Amino acid sequence: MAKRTLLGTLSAMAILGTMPAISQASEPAGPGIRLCSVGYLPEAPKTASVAGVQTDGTSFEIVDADSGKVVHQGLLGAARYNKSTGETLRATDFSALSAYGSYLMRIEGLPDSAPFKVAPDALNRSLLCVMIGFYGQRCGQAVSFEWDGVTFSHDTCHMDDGYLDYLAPAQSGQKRDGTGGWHDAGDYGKYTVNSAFSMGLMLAAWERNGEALKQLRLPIPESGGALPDYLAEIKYNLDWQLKMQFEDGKVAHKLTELRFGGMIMPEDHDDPRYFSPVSKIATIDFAAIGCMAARVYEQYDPAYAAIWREAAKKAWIAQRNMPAEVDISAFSTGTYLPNPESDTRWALVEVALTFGEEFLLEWEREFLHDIVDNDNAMFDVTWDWGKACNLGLYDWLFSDRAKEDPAAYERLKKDLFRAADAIVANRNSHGYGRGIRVNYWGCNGAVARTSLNLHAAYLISGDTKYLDAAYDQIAYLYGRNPFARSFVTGDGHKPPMYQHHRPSAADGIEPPWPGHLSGGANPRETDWFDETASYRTNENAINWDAALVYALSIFYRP
Ligand code: 9MR
Ligand code: ZN
Repeated sequence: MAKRTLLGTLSAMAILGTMPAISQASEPAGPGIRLCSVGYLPEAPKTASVAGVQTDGTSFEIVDADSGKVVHQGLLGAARYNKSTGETLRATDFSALSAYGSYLMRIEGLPDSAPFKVAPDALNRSLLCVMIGFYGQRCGQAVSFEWDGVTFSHDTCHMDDGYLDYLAPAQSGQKRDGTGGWHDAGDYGKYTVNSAFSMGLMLAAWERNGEALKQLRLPIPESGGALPDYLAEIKYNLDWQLKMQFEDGKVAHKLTELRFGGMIMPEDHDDPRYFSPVSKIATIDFAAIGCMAARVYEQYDPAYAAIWREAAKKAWIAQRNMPAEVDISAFSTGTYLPNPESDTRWALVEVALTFGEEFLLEWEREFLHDIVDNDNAMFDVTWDWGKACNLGLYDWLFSDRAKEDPAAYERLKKDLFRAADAIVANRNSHGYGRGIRVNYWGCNGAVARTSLNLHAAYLISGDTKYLDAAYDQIAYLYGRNPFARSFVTGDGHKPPMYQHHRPSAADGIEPPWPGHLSGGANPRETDWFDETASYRTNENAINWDAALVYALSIFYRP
């Protein structure tokens, strides 16, 4: 599905007079030191991957960036061939360095590493950055914020969302309120499935790390209100999601234009946008996120939680009689048709946790039993919007309900550790410590998403090896990778400059909008292109950023 041709992209930019230097083809960085350029918590594992050192027994130094003094030294590890990138790499462990400060790594014959810091709050700014990124995705509202001294803004957009022609042909030409929410990615579409999946990740972060997240201050209009800022930002998108549900409880699959528009600002995008037909899968995902929202918001806004309880209940009941098929062929925008069984598992668990098992039909109770009490591999190692089951399984594991059946609880835990250990094994055998083995469109999101599994394994076992592996996934995304660059706009060393993100391409400002994880290299781990046209490797998306929010929230230290 070709989204934009390079030519189309260029002409759109030329028309707007914002033509940037278009191409910075990304290739593996060659000889050099790759590490986590946003820094390390003192207790974090600190490993650099070094390319281009032939001699065994070569030493490295850690130099204080201010004083120039050598504060730590050691030897590079043995040379190891890393198949996925075709490089020979040496691991360099400097975990012993725990004194707070700013440093760089020096190895004779190589350029100095990117500067990095060691501090307890080393990742706080990165979390702030990604959350500001969500604010920047707001639709239906003017947005303005500053990052690194640059102001990013867009005007009120998509106030005609959306027309009913494809949902209810009899009402063609009529509108219904579907304004608000987050733009999905580099495009301006709004997709129920991916929106629910993304918020599922972010509410899971809240459910595990809420005590810290409560303290995060964001530059959003709601800041300082009754809700913690983190929940206020998510509520902006939840409010839109509610508008995707109809009186009968069914939920529209998406709300987008018929085909992607040019690389223009959202306020200039005036192609008509339509509610798509309702779908069973969107209704299921809506129910799942509604149950989570009802739980999370109860403490701060019981009335809002009650709205979601009702909406989720209606959706769950409605989906029981919906056909699995949906016809969205009139649209060429994103499809987001996930594995129905996996998402049903997620939703069923959430429904059971929020409404109790008496609410379920008999076959649903049996299915629930099958999901949470099973010897088979349940937790996915690599998962994405197409397979949301993991989200439900973590929630079940951390619920009191799970412990009521100790044997089942043990079995589910065992399966969690099977998946977590597989991630750790992947990380141990990978030259840059990456926890997944596949490269596909958006795989950087899956790298970040391993943090949910690793964190759950850590919380249950107390074994810090899982936490260390989670940190390594962050390290990969911020510079310990074959490109020696950060994959997150506005943060870390040599971040992406030409993301496939319409506001970034169209606003006439050199740096891209900050806080967005680039989809990542595919189909090979060396195929990543920092080019506006490379939507396959260099777009942003809320499901990738949301996974990164979870990863960073583990290490957020207010
Ligand atoms: O993340 C999605 C990826 O898994 C698919 O392979 C790809 C092609 O269908 O679509 C990606 O999602 C895009 C969505 O369809 C539309 N908005 C931009 C998303 C990120 O590229
Ligand atoms: Zn918009």
